[in-house]
Formats: sequence, structure tokens, C-alpha cells
Amino acid sequence: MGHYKSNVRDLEFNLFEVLGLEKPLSEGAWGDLDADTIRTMLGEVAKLAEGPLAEAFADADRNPPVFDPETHTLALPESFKASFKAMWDGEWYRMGLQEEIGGVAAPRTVVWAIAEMLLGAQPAAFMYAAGPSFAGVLFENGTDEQKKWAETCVERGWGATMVLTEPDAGSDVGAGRTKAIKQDDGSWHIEGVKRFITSAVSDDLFENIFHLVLARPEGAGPGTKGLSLFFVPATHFDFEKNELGERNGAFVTGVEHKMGLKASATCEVTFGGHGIPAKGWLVGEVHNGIAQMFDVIEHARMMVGTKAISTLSTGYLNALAYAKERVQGADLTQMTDKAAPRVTITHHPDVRRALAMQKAYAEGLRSVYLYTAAHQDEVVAKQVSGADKDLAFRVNDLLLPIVKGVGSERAYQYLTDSLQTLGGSGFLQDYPIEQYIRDAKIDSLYEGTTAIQAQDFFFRKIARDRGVALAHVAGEVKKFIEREDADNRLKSERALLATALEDVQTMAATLTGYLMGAQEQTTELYKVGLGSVRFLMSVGDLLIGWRLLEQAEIAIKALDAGAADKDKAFYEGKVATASFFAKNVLPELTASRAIIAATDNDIMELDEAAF
Ligand code: ST9
Ligand code: FAD
Repeated sequence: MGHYKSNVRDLEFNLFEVLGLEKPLSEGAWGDLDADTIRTMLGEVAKLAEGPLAEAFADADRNPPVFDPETHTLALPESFKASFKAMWDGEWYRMGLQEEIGGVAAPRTVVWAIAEMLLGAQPAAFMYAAGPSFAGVLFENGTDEQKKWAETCVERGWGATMVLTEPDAGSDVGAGRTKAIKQDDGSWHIEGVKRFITSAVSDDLFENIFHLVLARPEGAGPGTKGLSLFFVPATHFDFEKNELGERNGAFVTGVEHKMGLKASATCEVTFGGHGIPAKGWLVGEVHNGIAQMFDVIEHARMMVGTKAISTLSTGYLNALAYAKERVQGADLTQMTDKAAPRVTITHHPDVRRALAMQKAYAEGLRSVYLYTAAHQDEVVAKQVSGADKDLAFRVNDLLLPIVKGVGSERAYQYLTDSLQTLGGSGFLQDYPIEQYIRDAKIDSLYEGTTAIQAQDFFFRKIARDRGVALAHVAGEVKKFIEREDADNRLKSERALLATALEDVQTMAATLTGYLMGAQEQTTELYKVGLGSVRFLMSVGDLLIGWRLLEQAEIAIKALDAGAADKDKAFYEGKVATASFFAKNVLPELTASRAIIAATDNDIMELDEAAF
């Protein structure tokens, strides 16, 4: 067995018992695809993930890729290449991809459930496999001719990158200086240096790689709106015959040495710096680069959140397995009896607390990312929350910063509890958790740091949306709280959820007040900036609490209906975890509400020298 532990039972519970996917499937929403086939697929992916895909996880960390600056090439560990091949050959990348370019129609919830397991087992492999989904974005945004290129990219199995960041343009993408110069033949020459580009070189995994590059056409305006999106193949290809030609002038000129996720090559790419022009083609022949790139970013933010959540889940399951075996100390009630029998550490209240928190966040966040994915499909969104197409789109937009921002922060935070559960052994490379922590740290950084997610959440997804999506989700939480046939056994937890909802609504109103106040006094905006991450995390806790309690209610019904022996512990765990989370986490939101209400600008007025 490799390091990775999947949780297929919980995925199936979410898909079928919570989100009710069976109904649209049986109505033929995705052709012949039915629930049984999906269950079989999940089982197969779990086998792949726990087996050959997970195999190279530690080896690729201890023996990271080696870059040769002379030839601009990278040698990946052979073990990693074998793991990648095992995943690639399964062709799971076709799930949910447009059928016109070789995809298979599937619910987004299923696509992301599959992605969860692949990401948890070998995140770097999943990232190298971005080609088909990035080709999908090219297909959606491209001209008719470019749609054919997208098809070629999938058919020939090419790798892909998203190229935004420059040394002086990270969070502030609009500061990018890479230029695009129009050529007489309709193509463009790209000139500049991009950094931190994932998968820009990948040994011999692919015969070609295409870069989706943001660059500023000569004469275009400043900021993100002056950027355009270009398709830049690493090696040229004949658009008619699809034969590979000369090397294009985009060369990898460096690969970073990192804290974790070492198998994933993070590259400096120099465009047009080696005497060969870096030729690109304007995507869709329109200058709308940042909006087009956000189609890629939205996939990638969902991917990063799901990666983090998956890592927390396997971290928790590894910690749990250890805790069930490790014997240490006596039961607390017998602490004065030095001859008392020694117990497994699961008997100690603090270990239980830590395991319950890990379980609550891993399973709660899983249910949040799947609820989000449910709003990426019109038919599922309608069934799950009654949202129509437009509202479903807004709800998905609203929840992406929660999946990415809260998912990454909580995963990193609670993976340290997973490590702690192993005591000193957790610090060793004999167990995967120290690597999980190193590999997961990146999730709160790339694809927009947590600060950026929090600002996106408040300014764009709430204020600019005039609170429509937030009000819809809050309405769903309220419906759950007030449900008439609610089970009395969760009465006190419902009351805690009601307080949490009120806390979050008050926080939103307070931040909105600061935003309005900025019209009179611009520095009031700082108060939004000071409170926005706290607010994001609070909404995350509210949603986790709500989804866990929804699950608990379903579990109670299943238990009352005489659940099979094999399912009893699963359902009992659902009820207990939801209750634990409601009692131990939700009350903290009242303190956050008070902190946000009392925010002042003292820290903003402090001289830098005083820090
Ligand atoms: C990176 C990559 O970090 C890391 C990993 C790569 C891994 C690759 C592999 C991925 C595989 C994925 C596979 C999935 C497959 C699934 C299948 C599974 C089997 N939403 O607010 P304004 C747009 S890459 C939508 O004024 P500023 C919008 O067009 C680097 N659009 O922004 C807007 O115009 P308008 C990542 C949005 O102040 C325009 O932008 N880097 C959104 O000019 C301007 O908006 C980052 O993420 C949105 N949320 O610029 C940068 N927001 O308003 C982080 C903006 O008219 N920084 N737009 O609609 C930011 O996000 C900044 O906030 C900023 C600010 C750059 C947007
Ligand atoms: P900065 O933007 O300098 O941020 C530094 C700190 O300041 C952060 O804490 C940030 O939150 C804070 N900060 C900055 N601006 C603000 C603000 N306006 N408000 C509040 N706080 C702010 N990029 C690509 O284009 N393609 C890739 O494939 C890619 N892959 C990556 C892989 C790895 C391993 C890494 C490390 C990075 C990758 N990136 C990629 C780049 C990544 O998206 C950026 O690192 C990220 O957007 C942050 O930019 P920065 O590193 O310049 O940090």
C-alpha cells in the first residue's frame, strides 16, 4: 500500500445520499452514464490512486527533477514518470471535457470526486495532466481554426501551462511587462520573462507543450485590461497536417528549488530571448485576455482547493490508522494508578479532539467543494438548491474562494494536527505527513494568495454581486435551520448554526458599512482589508457546519431506517462529527463578529519603523 488513503464511502455518500445525483442520472442527463457505473469508476480510481499513482510520492520528493540549463530540459524521476503514465493511461482527463475534443459528458461533482483522489495521491502528476482541460478553454474561447488546435492538443496528449506571473507581477497580474508584437502573417512575437510557471518543461511526458500566455500588445493600456491571451506552442506544428516542426522561441531558463511539491517543475520561461522569436496566436482573435485567462484560473482555483482538501483527508486517515494502533499511557480516569493498563492513544481526550477536528474539516470541506461543483451543472444546481442557470453560475463564483482560500488554509492548519497525532514519529520521513504539510503549503499561495481570495470574495463575489449569491446560500442555510420535519436530536446544533448565520450576516453588513463609509473617508477601506480573511474563514466555518449538519440529518434518518451493520459506524460518525463541530467551532464566529465590528485603523497608522 502507498501513502494515500481514499474515502470512497464519503464520496458516494455526498454524491448519492446528500446531493441526490441518482435522479438526474436516471433521467439521462449524461446519456447512458448511471450511478452504478460511477460507483465502479470511483472504485477504480481509488485503486489507481492508492496503488501505482501513489507509488512514486516519496521518491519524487527525495530525488527531485534535475534541470539542465544548457539544453533547457528536465529529467523527471523514472518512478514519477511511471506513476504519471498509470494515471494518464486511464484517460480520466476525458471526464467532463467537451465531447467535440474527445471528452465524455459527466457531472462536475463526479469529475471533481475523481480529481480529489488523483490529487491526493500524486498532486504533481495531476498538474502535468492539465493539457486537456486547458485545451477545453482554448476550445471555448478560440476561433474555428483554434478549436481544431484544441482538438489536436487533446488527441496528441500535449502538456499545457498557464503563464501569468513575472518577477514584478505576482498578485498584481496587471503589472506584467511581457510584450506582444503583431506580425504581418497574423501571428505575434512574445518578448519577456515569466516566472513560477508550472509544468513548462516535463521530460518526455509529452511530445509538445502549449503555453497560454498573458502579454501586452504594443500600445495597449495598463493593468489587466491591457493584457491579451496568446497560444504559444513550445514546438511549432503544421496546422493542416499536425506534424511537429521547429522549436519555438520560448525556453525554460530555470527551475526552482522548493519546500515541497518538488516533482512539479516550477519554471522561469524566457520568451524571445534566444535568437528565435516566440511566436504566439491571439486566442479568439480578440483582446480580452484577463477574462479568457480567468476561465483557466477558475478550474485551477477549484483544483488547488480540492488538492488541499484531499491532502487533509489522507493526512487524517493516516493519523487515524496510527492512533488506533499506538499504545501509550493509561486512560485519564486512571491517571493516578501507575499499574493501570496502557491504552491506544484514541482513548485520550486530546487525541480525540484533534481527530474530530481533522475529520470535521476534511469531510466538511469535501462536502463544500462538492456543493460548489453541484453549481457547475445546471441540472444538479436546480435540484440541490433550486438555483437557475444564472444563479448557479453566481453561487459557483461565490464559493470558489471558499474552496480555494478556506480549503488551503484549514488543510495546512489541521495537517499539523495529523502530524501531532503521530507524536515524534510524525516528524519522520517514514510517514507521509511531513511531506503532506510541505506539499500543501503552496495551496494558500498560488492561484491567488488567501488575501487575494478574501478580497475577491468580498469585493467581487458579494459587493459587486449585490449579495445575490450570498443571500441565496444564506437562504438555504436558513431553510435547513427552520425545516419543519427537522430531527429534534440536532436541536441545539441548529440553534448554534442559527447564531453562526446571524454572526456571518452581521459581519457582511459591517464590512459593507466600511465599504460605503469609504465614499466619505477612503481609509475606511483598510477596515475591509483588515477583516476580509477573518470573514472568509468565518463564512467557510458556517458552510462547513451547515453541510455537516445536513449530512448528520441524513445519517440519522438512515440509522432510524435500520442501516446495515457495515454502515452504522459511518453514519454515527457523521452525527457525532457534525455535533462536535457545531459545539466547538461555530461559537467562535461570535468573537469574529465582535472583532470585525470593533476594527480600527491603528495598525495602518503605525510607522513602518515601529514594526
Ligand atoms: C498559478 C498556477 O498560480 C498554479 C498551479 C497551476 C497548475 C496547473 C494545473 C491546473 C489543472 C487544472 C485542471 C482542472 C481539470 C479538471 C478535471 C479533473 C479530472 N472571476 O478586479 P479587477 C477578471 S497561475 C472571474 O479589476 P485587477 C475580470 O475579467 C497564477 N474573472 O482586477 C475582470 O474584469 P471585470 C495565478 C475575474 O485589479 C478583470 O479580471 N495568479 C475575477 O485588474 C479585472 O478585474 C493569480 O491568481 C474572478 N474572480 O487585477 C493572480 N477577478 O471586472 C491573483 C477578476 O470587468 N491575483 N476577473 O469583469 C488576482 O486574482 C487579482 O485580484 C487580479 C487583480 C489580478 C485579478
Ligand atoms: P506577492 O504578490 O508579492 O505577495 C506577497 C504577499 O503580499 C502575499 O502574502 C500576498 O497575499 C500579499 N499581497 C500582495 N498583494 C496584495 C494585495 N493587493 N492585498 C493584500 N495582500 C497582498 N504563476 C503562473 O502564472 N503560472 C503558474 O503555473 C504558476 N505556478 C506556480 C507554482 C509555484 C510552486 C509557485 C510558488 C508559484 C506559481 N505561480 C504561477 C505564481 C503564483 O500564482 C504567485 O506566486 C502568486 O500569485 C503570488 O504572487 P507573488 O509570489 O509575487 O507574491
